[in-house]
Amino acid sequence: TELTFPCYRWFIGDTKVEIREATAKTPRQDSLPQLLAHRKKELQERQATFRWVTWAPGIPRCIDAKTEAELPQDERFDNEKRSDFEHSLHYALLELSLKKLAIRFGKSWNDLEDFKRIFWKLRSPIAEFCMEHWKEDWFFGYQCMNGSNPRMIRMIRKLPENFPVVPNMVQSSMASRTNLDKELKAGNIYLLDYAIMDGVPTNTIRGKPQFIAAPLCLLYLHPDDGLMPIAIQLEQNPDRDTPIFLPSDPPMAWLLAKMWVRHSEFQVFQVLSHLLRTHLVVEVFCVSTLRQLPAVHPIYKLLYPHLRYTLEINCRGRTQLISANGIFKRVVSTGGDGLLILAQKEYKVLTYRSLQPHHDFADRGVSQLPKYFYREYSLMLWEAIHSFVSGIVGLYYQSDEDVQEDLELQAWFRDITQEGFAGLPNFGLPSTLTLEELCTLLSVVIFIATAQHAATNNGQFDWCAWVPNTPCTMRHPPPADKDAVTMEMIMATLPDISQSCMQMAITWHLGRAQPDAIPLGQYAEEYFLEGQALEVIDRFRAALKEIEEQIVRQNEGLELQYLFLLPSRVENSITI
Ligand code: OYP
Repeated sequence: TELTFPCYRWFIGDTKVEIREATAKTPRQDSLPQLLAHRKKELQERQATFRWVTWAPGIPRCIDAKTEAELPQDERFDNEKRSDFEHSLHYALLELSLKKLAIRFGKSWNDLEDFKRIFWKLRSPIAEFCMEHWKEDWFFGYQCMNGSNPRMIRMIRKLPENFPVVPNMVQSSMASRTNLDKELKAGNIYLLDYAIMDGVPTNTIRGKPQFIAAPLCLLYLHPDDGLMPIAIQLEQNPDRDTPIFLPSDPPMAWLLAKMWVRHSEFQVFQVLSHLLRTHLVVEVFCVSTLRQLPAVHPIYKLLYPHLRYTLEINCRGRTQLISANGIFKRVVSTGGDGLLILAQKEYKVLTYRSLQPHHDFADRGVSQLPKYFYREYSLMLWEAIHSFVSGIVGLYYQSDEDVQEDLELQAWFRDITQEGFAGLPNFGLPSTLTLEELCTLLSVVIFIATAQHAATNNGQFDWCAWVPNTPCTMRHPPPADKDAVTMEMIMATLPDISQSCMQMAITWHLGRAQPDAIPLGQYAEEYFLEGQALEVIDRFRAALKEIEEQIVRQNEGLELQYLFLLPSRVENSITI
């Protein structure tokens, strides 16, 4: 049975008094002076406990806590979650350090096959599929749509000026009786552009410089073969030293060019799509909700289950992952200043619009791209979430005035725009909230904390465990001469044994199913008691069940299944 959630608490002497059975009320619906006074006092205490801090300039502000130990008990992992979190990583690291030793004392690290030697025990079906197929061009194209970072690919109608591909270069990749110009007009040409990586400072690891490129990759939607990479340039400024790599090049050169694209992909995926656009964005809503909405507020009741554990995991991330001596500094090419500069660049151009799936797909021109399961399933989840949110909000607000006159909600919104996302003039949140805008905003929060995080987080072991497919660092500069690429050069460029082991351990640790996961739409505590709200929740669950069945059906018999957005596998909040 579900526990009801305490809405009012106070102390008489040392005795805690709690009222659990309280229907949700906006401040305008609460009329008893004692209860109104309680709301005020609760918020004063919360604002003293949960304070904004600027951890670094130019990224979203966050909770003022040096480590997770400073968080109040209610926001901490429970024992089971904490011990699992700490043990699983140690298990993975121990497992891998044994392999590392075995390899160090055995043969050297000189062939791609050697990556197989750190690839036992920690495995998944997709990771194994990846190990078998990662060199194939269709698989590269597939990952742009249904890998861990499905938001980079965009359709283009003309080539970027700094990417001088001419039609005859790619003619042999085209279907018969067509050419690049025709296919550009037809909307069958796509681009991955990692311009944001240009100029990001590189890490130095144990005295050795690491390297970064800023690639452009052209893709073609082939009528028979699907989305295929057809040309790669590893730098933004074309000149003699940056050849355009083609599938017809010597196989090692084409393979290394693709690896360089995938290395940029690792950085953009982890730092921007995952850390910035899910973890850090959602933290803003955690802090503003805890500071500005009392527990009896309907919007608190709606959001709180989607904010569980996010403060703690983010504190852990700031102290152990992206800190001065954290895991990024130790093994990733953007470790040190790089990752922050990268995140700051993205934050400057981050828009509210890009966080809304319909707009995101339309703006990237990918609405017609076939087999883009991420798009199909995330739109299904968006619709379900949006109608759930509208149903709940509609029970407490009937008009724009109702929204504007809720001073707690207005303070919450101000905290978001002026504190959390301070200094972001082009973010594009509306300046005042209408009822409709409120529903959109709440849907965005829940969508990111659930579906979007699942889509980015849950596949990271699958796509990154086979290190050559998504390398976390590169130890040599990009190749300038297509004919000079050798296996020796590839192995000297890819992560070394210890970097590779760390990449496997961390992505396994974060990507595996969480033991105490609460799936989307399920609640460990009962927040709403009103019959009408419970009906809305039931309808949401029914919609999710239908989506579940539809996704299962669509994936039947597929060799590579896309199940990251299966509602039963999407967590209700960012907990890892
Ligand atoms: C927190 O004990 C988190 O060392 C991960 O952070 C890992 C630790 C702590 C280390 C625990 C320990 C989660 C929040 C976040 C996030 C999003 C970015 C994840 C990037 C993962 C990069 C993997 C790097 C592989 C080399």
